[in-house]
Amino acid sequence: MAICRLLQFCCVFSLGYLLATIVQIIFFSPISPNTLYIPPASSVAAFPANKKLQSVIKLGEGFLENPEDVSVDENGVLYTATRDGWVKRLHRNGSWENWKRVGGDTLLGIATAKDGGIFVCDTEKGLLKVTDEGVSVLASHVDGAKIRFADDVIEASDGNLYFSVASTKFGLHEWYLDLLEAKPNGQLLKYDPSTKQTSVVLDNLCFANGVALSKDEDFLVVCETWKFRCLKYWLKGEKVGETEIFVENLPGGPDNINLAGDGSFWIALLKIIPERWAFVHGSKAAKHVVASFPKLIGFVNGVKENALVVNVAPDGGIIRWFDDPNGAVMSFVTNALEFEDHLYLASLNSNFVGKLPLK
Ligand SMILES: *[C@@H]1O[C@H](CO)[C@@H](O)[C@H](O)[C@H]1NC(C)=O
Ligand SMILES: [Ca+2]
Ligand SMILES: [Ca+2]
Repeated sequence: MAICRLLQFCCVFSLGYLLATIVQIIFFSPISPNTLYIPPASSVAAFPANKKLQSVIKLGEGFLENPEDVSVDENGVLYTATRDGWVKRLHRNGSWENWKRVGGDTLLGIATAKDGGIFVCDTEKGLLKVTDEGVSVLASHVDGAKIRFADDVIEASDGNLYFSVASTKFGLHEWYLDLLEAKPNGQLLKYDPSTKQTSVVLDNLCFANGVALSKDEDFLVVCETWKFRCLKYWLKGEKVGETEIFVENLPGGPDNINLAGDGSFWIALLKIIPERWAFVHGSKAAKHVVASFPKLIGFVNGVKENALVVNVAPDGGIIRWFDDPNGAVMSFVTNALEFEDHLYLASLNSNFVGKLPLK
C-alpha cells in the first residue's frame, strides 16, 4: 500500500515537473522563433574541399585574441581589433603594436578612415572612431534607440559611413538566440559626418553583417547571415535607393565582405548549420528547448568546425573559394581581405591573422 502511494506520488510529481518545464520553456523562452529556410545542399556540393586555408602563414600568433576583421590603410599598415579590447596594428617592417585600447570584448568590424585612424564597430558602444588622439563615439543611437550590435562599417568617398546592426534584439554574447529566432532583427545604418546624424537605410535584415562598396561606389553590398545571401543596395543610377539580391544560396552564412582590387568581393562564410542538427531550425519547439538550455547551442552551432571564403564577381557569380574543411588550421573565419596579392584572414576562433598568397 505504502509503495503504491509512493509510486503515485512520484508519477504526479514527475508529471508536474514535466509540465512546469514545458511552461517554463515556452512562456519564458528568450526567443519568439520563426523556422529557418536552409538553401539546398546542391550549392555545397558545388564547392569541393581544397584545403587551401590550411596553408596560411600565421601572423601575430599568440598576440591576437580572436580578431574578427582586418583593414589596411594607404601606407600598408594592417589593423585589427581583438577580444582584449585593443586595436592592434602590423607595421610594414613586420612588428605588431598594441595601438589603442577601447576596452571590453565586443569589437567587431573595422574600416580605415580616409583622413587617418580607423572606424570600429563596438557591439556595446556603437560606431567608434579611433585615432592617435584617442577613441570617440560617432553613433550610439538611431531614432532614439540604442545601437546594440554594430557589426561592420565602410566609408564612402563622400564621407558617409554605412554600417550594419546585426540585431536590434540580442547582444553579441547571445547571437545564437538571434539565429534561433531567425527573424529579421537587423538594419543597415548611415552616419553623415556633416550633420553627425545617424539614419536607418534598410530595416528587417536577417542578421546584417558585412558591408562593402562596389569599385565605382554605385552600389553597396550588405550580407544577411541567416539568409545565406547578400543584398545589393543601389547608391547611384536609375535604381538608386532600390535593393536587390547580390548573391544567394551561399554554402554558409556570410560574415564580413571586402572589395578586391579587380572589383570582385571576398566573403567569409560561417557554417552555422551542421547537418546533424539542421532539424532544430525547422522546429519552433526544438528552438525553444535549445534557447532555454544554452549548453545545447554548442551542438547546434557548427562555426568552429570549418572555414570557407568565396570570391564573388561584381555580377554575383562565384569565381573561386578557399576552405579548411575540418578546421584543422582555421575555423570560424569571419573576414577575408585581399591586399598586394595576398588574402588576410581573421577568425573568432584563432589567435593569429592568416596570410595566404594568391599567386
Ligand atoms: C617598425 O616600425 C614601427 C613604425 O614605424 C616602429 O615603431 C618600430 O620600432 C619598428 N620596429 C622595428 C623592429 O624596426
Ligand atoms: Ca570591415
Ligand atoms: Ca561581422
